[in-house]
Amino acid sequence: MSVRDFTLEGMNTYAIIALICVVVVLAVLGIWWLVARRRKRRIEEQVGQVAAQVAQAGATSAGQDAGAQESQGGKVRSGRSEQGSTRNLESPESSDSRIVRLRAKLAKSPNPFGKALFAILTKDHLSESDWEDVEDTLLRADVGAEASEQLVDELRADARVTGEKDPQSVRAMLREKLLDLVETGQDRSLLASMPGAAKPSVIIMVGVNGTGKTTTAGKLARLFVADGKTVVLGAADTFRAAAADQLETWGSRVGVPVVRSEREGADPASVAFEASSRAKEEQADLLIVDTAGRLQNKANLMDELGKIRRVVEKNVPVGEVLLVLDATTGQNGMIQAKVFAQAIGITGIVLTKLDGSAKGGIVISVQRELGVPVKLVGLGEGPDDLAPFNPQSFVDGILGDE
Ligand SMILES: Nc1nc2c(ncn2[C@@H]2O[C@H](COP(=O)(O)OP(=O)(O)OP(=O)(O)O)[C@@H](O)[C@H]2O)c(=O)[nH]1
Ligand SMILES: [Mg+2]
Repeated sequence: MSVRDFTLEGMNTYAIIALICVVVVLAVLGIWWLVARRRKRRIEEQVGQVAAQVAQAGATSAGQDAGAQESQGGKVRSGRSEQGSTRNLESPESSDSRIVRLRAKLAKSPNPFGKALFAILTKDHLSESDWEDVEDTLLRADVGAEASEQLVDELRADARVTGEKDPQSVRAMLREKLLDLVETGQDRSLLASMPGAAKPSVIIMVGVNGTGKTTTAGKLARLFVADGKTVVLGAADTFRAAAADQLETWGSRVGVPVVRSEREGADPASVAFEASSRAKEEQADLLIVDTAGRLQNKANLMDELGKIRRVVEKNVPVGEVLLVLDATTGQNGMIQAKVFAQAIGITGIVLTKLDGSAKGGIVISVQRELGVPVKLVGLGEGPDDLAPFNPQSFVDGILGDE
């Protein structure tokens, strides 16, 4: 063997060894990559399983929460609060947009009395019977005897009506005079909406059965939710279980918890107390308490409403008591309203069903009779058909479109 052969042979041996080393290294790297890939997949699967378990546990505990949260002998329970969660929740309409709708709805309502007055007052010569028609129109619209007489006297004395008349100036005059009757100079804001309001601010809804208390409590909760406030509802109408169910439905649509009793005929004051405790505990902005309108007699009513107020006040002051009045019931509703006003002392009126009534004049008479302002008006059965009462929009609405 030559020296060259030996060298070549030697080089071949080294090359083979190097090749083997490269193959071994590549094999090791390949195996390592495969193992790492499988491990990564396993970890991803485990993470997925844990996430599913967490989601399941969350749903179960939420379900348990939604179930009875027993307290005070297992009579009162709280519905789950979903406020803050956006799951299936509705977005209520803003206050400003509601006021615009209020005007449009009133203008479209059957025979707004302002329109009827305008039609008479723009006649060329007003006879005695025309003036009687003016008074009848006002009385039919529930403006009330005293306010109707005052308005007729003022109209008869106004040169814009009796002298040379231009429809625009008659309209302007009528608008001005109606506004004077509607505008009382009182603050119509809910206490809860005022700067520095108590937390929670309490609103108790009272009124005869069927006037719209529960519906208004639900709509009101939406109005506050639309303003970014947190609300607790208290179902202190224990007269029938369906009343609490009705309130719970309203609450669940906007994520507002409802404190209620499972038992028909349970003590309403105890439910109201529990609701105030929960509102305080959760530092809610609002507590709205729905009450029953059906009571055997005035003494019972006084007792029950007085007790509800007293027990809530053990926890938080009661700033607002809203009397819910059905605009279509006219003077009969007014008599009942007075009983409630005496029983609990009201701070504002909610006039419901104004959408189906040509009796908008009740705004004027109820404010005069009870001495408290109309703060809200109900304009229909839709969830956002409740608007802050605005005298200008109201008068423009009853005068109809130009
Ligand atoms: N058109 C119209 N209907 C209304 C309005 N407010 C309430 N209602 C309807 O009036 C009916 C009675 O409303 P509720 O809220 O149950 O009245 P309530 O005062 O709670 O009645 P009780 O619980 O029996 O005392 C329901 O059919 C409501 O949809 C409104 O502004 N316009
Ligand atoms: Mg009710």
